[in-house]
Amino acid sequence: MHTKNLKKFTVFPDQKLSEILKIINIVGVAFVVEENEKLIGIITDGDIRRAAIKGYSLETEAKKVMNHDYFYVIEGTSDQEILAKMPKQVFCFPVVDNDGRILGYRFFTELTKKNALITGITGQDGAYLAEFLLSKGYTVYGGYRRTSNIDFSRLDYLNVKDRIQLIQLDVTDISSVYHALQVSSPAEIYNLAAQSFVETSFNQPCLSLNVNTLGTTNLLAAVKEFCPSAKFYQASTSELYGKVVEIPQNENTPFYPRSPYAISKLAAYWMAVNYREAYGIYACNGILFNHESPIRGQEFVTRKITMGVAKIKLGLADSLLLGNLSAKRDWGYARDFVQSMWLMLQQPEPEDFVIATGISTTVREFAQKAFAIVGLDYNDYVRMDARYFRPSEVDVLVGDPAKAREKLGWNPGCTPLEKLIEMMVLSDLKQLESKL
Ligand code: NAP
Ligand code: G4F
Repeated sequence: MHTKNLKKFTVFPDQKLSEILKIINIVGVAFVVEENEKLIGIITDGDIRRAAIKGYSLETEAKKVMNHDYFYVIEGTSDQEILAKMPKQVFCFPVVDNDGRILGYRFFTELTKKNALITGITGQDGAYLAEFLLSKGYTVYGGYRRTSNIDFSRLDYLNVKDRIQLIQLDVTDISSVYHALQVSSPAEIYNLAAQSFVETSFNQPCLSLNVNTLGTTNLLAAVKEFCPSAKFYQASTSELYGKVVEIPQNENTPFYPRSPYAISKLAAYWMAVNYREAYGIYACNGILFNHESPIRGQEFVTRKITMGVAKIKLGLADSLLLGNLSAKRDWGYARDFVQSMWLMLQQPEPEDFVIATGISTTVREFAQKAFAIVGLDYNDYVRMDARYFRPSEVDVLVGDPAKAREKLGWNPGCTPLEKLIEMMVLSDLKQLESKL
């Protein structure tokens, strides 16, 4: 909410129209308040023009022309509720506390045309979230980092690359974080940037901490300084539960991280909570369980399997080497999951949410289903390879999405796993066939 310079826009009932006109010139509206700052009306430049037509002089007081039937909102009302309640498009409207004292004002344009900044735009979730936010009318800024081979293929796949504003942003470089916030002036920030592969985190623990923990801290510290009213989404993870202490896992389940990745994300989780509690930043943790898609990175087990199936089916490979087939994951569809990120930031108060399907499946079953789609038996092709076992494993993850269902209205059953696997196998077949 904008509270800056609020005093400039408040007037008293006995104030002269000539004085009010000077104030109205700035935002086109003035809020009429009593001595105790209680809001009693508003005046727009249109009201003054109408007053002039009626023959009132500019010496007339505010109380003669003020609009008693004005639109205002109580602090904490969500944007969705405001849009639903608003009788017609109101250019600028006041925000009051429960006693009717004016706290600030907001613009209609803030509700309908918002800027969102997504870090990690080139990743799976970055692309789907960009697609979703564009469909909601956002101006989307996407942070990408310089590499020797910058890959925008996911943005191209979803046909969003030319519809977003790309900004160079490495979350480990604080100056690029400042720059990105300044350029994008975001109402909402989605921090998806991460070294997100658990296996790599065992080999590159410092890098994982640097990007995932310090990167998140850089962003939060910059938000506090430069855009404290922006809403912040932190991509937290079911990996926090690690060696799980209860099944299923919900928002109150204790954490037990089992990899440098999970440890880095746990610190980032608490950093978001701390900025919320210490500085009032609107920061939410989305504790997302595994979510996949045809544009999932090929190092992750689901895409490795569906790509392996497609290669074997087309005669391009004769086996698929995997690690722990007994691990269980709660797999959902990334396109469904990114919607929950947005829903979290539309709530009146920032909170943390588990996002999951509630159904857990082994890697073996996933492979079985994927091979069956092309009429093959996974037993004939899958080989275990010790190289893909992890130093410490997360054996079973299954989330309880009850809170997200109740508070966000998010539907965990959107895309069944069988449908998702089919989508991924067919997409990989198509992709390979086009290169043959
Ligand atoms: P992803 O495909 O691996 O994407 C990660 C993104 O982060 C990429 O765009 C990557 O850029 C970027 N990145 C890496 N280091 C960076 C840095 N130093 N500065 C700026 N950007 C950097 O991951 P995802 O599956 O989309 O996941 C998105 C987020 O959700 C991640 O934070 C992940 O840890 C978390 N998460 C994912 C899942 C899941 O199942 N997918 C579940 C829970 C949480 P490059 O393209 O240049 O590498
Ligand atoms: O697909 P994975 O590499 O995903 P993992 O480790 O669950 O992490 C993913 O989900 C997390 C959310 O829970 C995210 F936070 C994280 O960023 C990432 O997106 O491995 C899934 C399971 C593991 O138990 C692994 O040991 O599959 C097992 N697995 C068996 N064979 C394999 C393989 N994993 C990979 N990557 N490759 C294999 O050959």
